[in-house]
Amino acid sequence: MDHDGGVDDFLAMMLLMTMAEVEPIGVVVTPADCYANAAVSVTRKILDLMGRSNISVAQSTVRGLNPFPPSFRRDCVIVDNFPILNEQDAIATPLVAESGQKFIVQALQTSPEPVTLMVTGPLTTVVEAIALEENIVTKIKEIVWMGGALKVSGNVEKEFALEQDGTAEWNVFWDPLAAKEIWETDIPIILCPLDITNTVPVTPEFIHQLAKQRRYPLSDLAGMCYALAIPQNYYCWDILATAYLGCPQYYSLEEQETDIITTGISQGRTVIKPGGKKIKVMTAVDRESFYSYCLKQLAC
Ligand SMILES: [Ca+2]
Repeated sequence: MDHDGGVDDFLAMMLLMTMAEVEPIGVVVTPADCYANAAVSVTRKILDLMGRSNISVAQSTVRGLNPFPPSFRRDCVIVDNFPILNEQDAIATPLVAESGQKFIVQALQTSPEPVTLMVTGPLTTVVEAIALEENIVTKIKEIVWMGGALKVSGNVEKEFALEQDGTAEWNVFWDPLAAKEIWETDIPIILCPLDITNTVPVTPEFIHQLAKQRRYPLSDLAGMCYALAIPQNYYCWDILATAYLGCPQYYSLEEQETDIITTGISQGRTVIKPGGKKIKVMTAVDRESFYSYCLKQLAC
């Protein structure tokens, strides 16, 4: 998993780590929707809480073109100080010495089989890993990516980017060139764009159900994360993308030909374009089953 340290990323990682179907081989933190040190610290503490301190965490050192606003990025600093993550005297989950991009190279090279990359932040770290060792492309089975907005508006608002026309989604906008580079490879993409995440808001009912099971540490932590994030009009972005690994049967996928716009006022826009890269796009989800799945998985 390669996440970028937002509240939603932490929740997505928690969900991923509950999946019996998945064998995680490491977590990379890309410094986009976060401050890197705090996001890495939270990541390691959550893995400790889940008894998964055997999972390596690596800190990516890439930089994006269009930074996330500090008001988004500070969330990880708050989460890092949640009491539930600070009961122990020291963190057990290791932080590897290598950068996140080098860690991806090593993890793919040593894996006997091609690996699915679950990416809930920008694609920059994956691009930098490929730049270090081009032949790892053959070890990437697919990238499941929360990113893009195809037939709906983006989520980069004018107050954060004056020269953007409102069509871009943040994970693309942070580094449109990285997305474009991945689009120019043969790596299979399964995209979870805003078109589908717009259908799964974090509802008062979902919060209520989570609260009712807060005797479980993960539900308690998730509830606190949502309490922090909910003023931002919150949706299940990264979680919806990640849940696909555990319950693909709830999703409808369509093949679409797409491209990434890298310059001008639409930079960071993902477009449907005949002749563009063929990707699979998540177009619909069984909402009730999805919410129930999340609640069930977080009951531990
Ligand atoms: Ca994210």
